[in-house]
Amino acid sequence: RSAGIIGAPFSKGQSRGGVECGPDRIRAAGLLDRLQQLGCAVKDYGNLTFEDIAVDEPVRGSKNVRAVGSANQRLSEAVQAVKKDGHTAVMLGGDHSLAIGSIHGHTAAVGPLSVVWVDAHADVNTPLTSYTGNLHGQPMSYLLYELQSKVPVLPNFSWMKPCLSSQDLVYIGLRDVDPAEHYILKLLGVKVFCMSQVDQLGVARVMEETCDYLWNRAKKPIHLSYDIDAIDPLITPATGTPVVGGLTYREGLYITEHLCQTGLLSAVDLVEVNPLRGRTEDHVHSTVSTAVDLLLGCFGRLREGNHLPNYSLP
Ligand code: DIR
Ligand code: MN
Ligand code: MN
Ligand code: MN
Repeated sequence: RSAGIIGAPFSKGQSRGGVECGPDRIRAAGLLDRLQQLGCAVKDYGNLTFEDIAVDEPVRGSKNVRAVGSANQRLSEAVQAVKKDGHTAVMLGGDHSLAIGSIHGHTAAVGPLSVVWVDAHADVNTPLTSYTGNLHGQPMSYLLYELQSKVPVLPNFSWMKPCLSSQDLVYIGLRDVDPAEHYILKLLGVKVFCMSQVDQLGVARVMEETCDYLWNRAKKPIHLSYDIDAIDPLITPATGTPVVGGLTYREGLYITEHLCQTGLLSAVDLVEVNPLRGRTEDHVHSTVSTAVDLLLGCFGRLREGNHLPNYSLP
């Protein structure tokens, strides 16, 4: 396997500064070296730069719509290039509005996907249902075919079209879902393993059922979109919208290990790491090192230990 890493230092899908520092902090924690130690080839495509948009007035209450549209167009192209080079794409955010470009670009390169969305939040508000006007709470509504008629045409979004069926989506870790989002999830019959189901079934059964459900139609490449706020804020506090009662470190890691061993993992987003939201340096360190561990889990790191295939005893 090989990883193609894209840094996306973008924060305008929400209002808290600092999440644009995520990619560099995750790299500084040793992601590339540690992937290589696993025997994984790594190509770092560097950080994207984003168009400066002077006037970006709210559109129907949603903020920075033009900046988010433009940034995601660039990200979509970058993900397509990484997939054409044959790598598993790794997008380091940045906020979760970046899933628009990441999933769009991934689909454009490889065709229909299965998406596993690990998050405290459903991120399926439309611009018309959002209370906050933050695009990081809306990306799934732009991506789903079934919501096309409910999403107004927005400036700088004409490059993209919905590319995901609600039957090819599974959520894990939800515990902070707005009423309109809950209505949408029920209306579309989306498969959700909220935290109650993780409690009830255990994470191993959740992952078995996730894959059974997704593979019922066809085995498609998997896109994992991992919001660090899915993990309990006792472990990953340095994030913009922490919610109590999240996944443990072990549950969070198990999700990545299970998806890795399917052999179908084709792209990963790791988003919403915000070093400025940690109250102490320990909080930031714990958040960033958990993010690195989740990514290593996606590329075959095992808790039992690993060794390279050409290892020979001295
Ligand atoms: C809320 C919070 N549902 C919103 N969403 C967050 O802004 O739409 N998503 N924090 O990550
Ligand atoms: Mn999210
Ligand atoms: Mn979230
Ligand atoms: Mn968020």
